[in-house]
Order: sequence, then C-alpha cells, then structure tokens
Amino acid sequence: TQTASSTDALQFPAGFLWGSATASYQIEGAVNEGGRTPSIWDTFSHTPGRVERGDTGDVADDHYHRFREDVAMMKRLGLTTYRFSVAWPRITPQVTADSLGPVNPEGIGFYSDLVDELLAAGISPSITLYHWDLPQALEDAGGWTSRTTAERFGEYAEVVAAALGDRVPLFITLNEPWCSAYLGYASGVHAPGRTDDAAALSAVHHLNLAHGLAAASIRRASPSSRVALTLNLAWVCPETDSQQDAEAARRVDGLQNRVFLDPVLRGSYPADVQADTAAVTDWSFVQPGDLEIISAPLDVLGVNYYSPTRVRHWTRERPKEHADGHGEGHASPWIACEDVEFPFQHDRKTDMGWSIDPRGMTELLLRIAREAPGLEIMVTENGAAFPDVVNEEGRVVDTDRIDYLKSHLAAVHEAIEGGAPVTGYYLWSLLDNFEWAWGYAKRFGIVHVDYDTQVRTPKDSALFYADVIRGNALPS
Ligand code: GBH
Repeated sequence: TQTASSTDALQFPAGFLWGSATASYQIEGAVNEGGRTPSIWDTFSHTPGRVERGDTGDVADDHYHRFREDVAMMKRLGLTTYRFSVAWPRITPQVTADSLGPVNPEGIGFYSDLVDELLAAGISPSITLYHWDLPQALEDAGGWTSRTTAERFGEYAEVVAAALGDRVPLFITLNEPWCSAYLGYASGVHAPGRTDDAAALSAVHHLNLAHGLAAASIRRASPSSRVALTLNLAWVCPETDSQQDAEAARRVDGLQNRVFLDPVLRGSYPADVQADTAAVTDWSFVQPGDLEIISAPLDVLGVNYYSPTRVRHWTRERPKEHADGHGEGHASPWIACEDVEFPFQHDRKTDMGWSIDPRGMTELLLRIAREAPGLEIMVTENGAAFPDVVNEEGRVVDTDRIDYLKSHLAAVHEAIEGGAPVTGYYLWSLLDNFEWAWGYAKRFGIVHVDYDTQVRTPKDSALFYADVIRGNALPS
C-alpha cells in the first residue's frame, strides 16, 4: 500500500506562473551592434585576469540574432512567462552623468520585437531594467557611488516603461543590488572591480534610490504595469546557538537582507548596520526625502535563491575558511565582518561550490511572508550549475539538475502551503550562458548551448520542467 504523500503530485495553485530567466549581457552578444555602447561588463571582461579564461560577452549565446528561435524553444517547453533584462547601453547609448541623451530607436526596437514575439507565443514578458550592465560612461563618473547614476536610471526606466509598458505586465527595477554593490565595489569580483568598502555602502544606497526613482517612473509611464524589485536574500543560518554565532548571523543578515528590505518595506536603514559600519562611512549619502522615494509600495518582491548562508564566529585560532564560492585571493564582500566566518560545508554542492539545501528556500519565503504580510512574492531565480553528462545518444542527462529542481520546487510548494503568497517561479536559466567572472565554464541552462555552433539542445531537465509546467505540479 502506498501512502498519499508518496504517490500524489504536488499541485501548484491555479494560475501559477512558470518561467525562466536570463540577463542581457549573459546571452545577447552583438555588443557593438544596434547602436549599443560599452557597459562596465564589456570593460571588465576585456581586462585581463578578471574573467576565467578571458571569456567575454561579445558573442555569448548570440541571442540578439537568435531571439525568435529562442522564443520558439520557450514555447515548446510551455513557459507561461519569461524574465529577461534590458541592456541600458542599447536604450540610451550616449548617457552621461548630466543627461540621459537621445533614445536609440534600434535599442527599443530590439526589445519591442522580442516582446511581440513572446506575446505571439503566449508567453508573458517580465522585464528587468538593470541586470548589471551599467553604461561605462556612468561608471567613469562614479558609477553607483554617484547619486546622478540613480537619477539617470529613473529617467531610463521611464523611457522603457513608456515604450513597452502597454505590452509588459511586470517590470523589475533591479536584479540583486547586493551583487552590484558588494561584488562590484567591495570584493571586486564583478564589474567595475573596485575594492572600497565606503564606495560599496554608498552604492547600496544609490541602488536603493535608483529602485525608488524607477518605480515612480514606471507608475507614471505605465500605470497598468506592476512593479517589482529582485533581491538575493539569504537564509542566514548560524552554526550553533551560541551568542557569538548569533552575532555573526546578525551582521550578515543586516548587510544582505535588512539593508535592502528595511528601506523598501519600512522606510529606514537598520540602525545596527549603520552603527557596525560607522568607521567606514557616515551614511551622509542618504539625503532627506530619499527614504520616502525608496519605500513607495511594491507590487511584487522577487526573490533569487540558490544556497543557504551558514555563518559562525571566527575565533582567529586558525585561518578563516572561505566558502563564498569565489575562492581566495580577493577582498571580502562582507564589510565590518572581520569576526564572521563562512564555514566550509561537507555536503553536496553544485558546480559553483554552493551547498544544496532546499530548506533555506522554504525558510526564506516564510520569513518574507511573516515580515511583509500580504506582499506578493515571486521566485525570480533558482537553478543550478552542473557539468554536462552526455550519453551515447548525445542526450544531456543532467540528473543532478533535475534533483536540484525537484527538491527546490517542493520547497516552494511547502512555503506556499505554509502561507507564503508565491505566485511564480523563474528557473535560472533557460540557456547555458556567460556566468560572469566564471565565463562559459559554468553551465546553468536547461538548454545546452554549443558555443562553437550556437546549436541549442534541450537537456533532460528541460523535458522535466516542461512536464512540471504541463501538469502545474511536481510529479510524484
Ligand atoms: C545570480 O547571481 C544572477 O542574478 C545571475 O545573473 C547569475 O547568473 C546566477 O545567479 C548564477 O550565479 O557566493 O557562496 O557566498 C547569484 C549570485 C550567488 C551571489 C550566491 C551570492 C552567495 C553564495 N549570488 N552567492 S556564495
């Protein structure tokens, strides 16, 4: 006799959105076409030593030329929604600190055609306005350490929302400002590659402000569109229940979660984070009125989840363990966290070295539901990198990825049952793509890309995901 739980599929709520996600610099290529000017990732990837094997996004998946083929693939898989990002340097290629400059019709045209292609395929477009490809000219004027970058971003958002909003139901202002600020300006493993803690905290605020200004722009230019912000929030798990490990967890929670959630949800910065970082900055970049702009109501909170964050107090008796996935030899993204250690875990890991723990997904979604009651949540990224295993018939048998997806979809389901209002899930990623500092060495796609021929081949995980979508359920 079989129990109900072992035979029943886990059914998702009616109307649950099933998607996949990508980002412009990771897939488009065509960096010198259509009037596009350089972004910080062009500069960074072309700087020797910054990206594995010297890989760049110059060609990537050539999606700029192959988007119709890629949309056809999405349609075959049955996606109901697709999250992609707009490359700012395609929209206003002449932007400077002082002025947005002219709108580039070719840039708008590319995304307009993509939106039309998606709608014709019955796929709802979700646009991320910023997934890390800042126009280089703005970086030259201070980048996210400069208030003018946030102001120009608000104007750029208005342009995109006005041009596409009638056909785009959801705009996500920023993707993972944690990465833009701390990996871009503190650890330097992402563009622009700076290592200056004060700059990183100023970037945190200007990114939050950019979100607020863009949200207001979208409301004005396209009142029918919904507005979201995507954060890579952490499920911070202290190793023991000691008071010292709790202190380590508080620091990390402050820098990763609360410094982004509090201004948006409560209109304030966490006092403990400001106190912890007082020796780094006096936070004078926060000006009167900023927090009102940042805390305007959101329609959806986007959550990206990959792995848990385990922390403990560093005793200084032995070298600090590095479990941050970027290895040694770079500055820490964790400001004022000298006493915090990210202990190495002896558990299963993806090809990124990130621990696999779906419980963190459930806990994180439930926490958001508790702290922001009634706020709709979407999982805007979740997925895993694994090396390809190709069988004799040439199939990519990515059983590891299917296992990862199964356990994480079950975790999302559990959070929904526990009361978290999760309305959609975007798998990262549709295609193998340019994995930032790792270049093409890491493959996150459910569709394999041969970088010599640009041939796309669905992996077994793509067929698995198509099944999930068809049944609106995780099969037993
Ligand atoms: C996302 O970043 C990006 O939005 C997407 O573009 C990218 O391709 C995808 O994920 C895969 O990387 O580093 O061990 O401390 C996620 C980046 C991953 C950074 C998890 C923080 C914390 C674990 N984040 N990481 S660790």
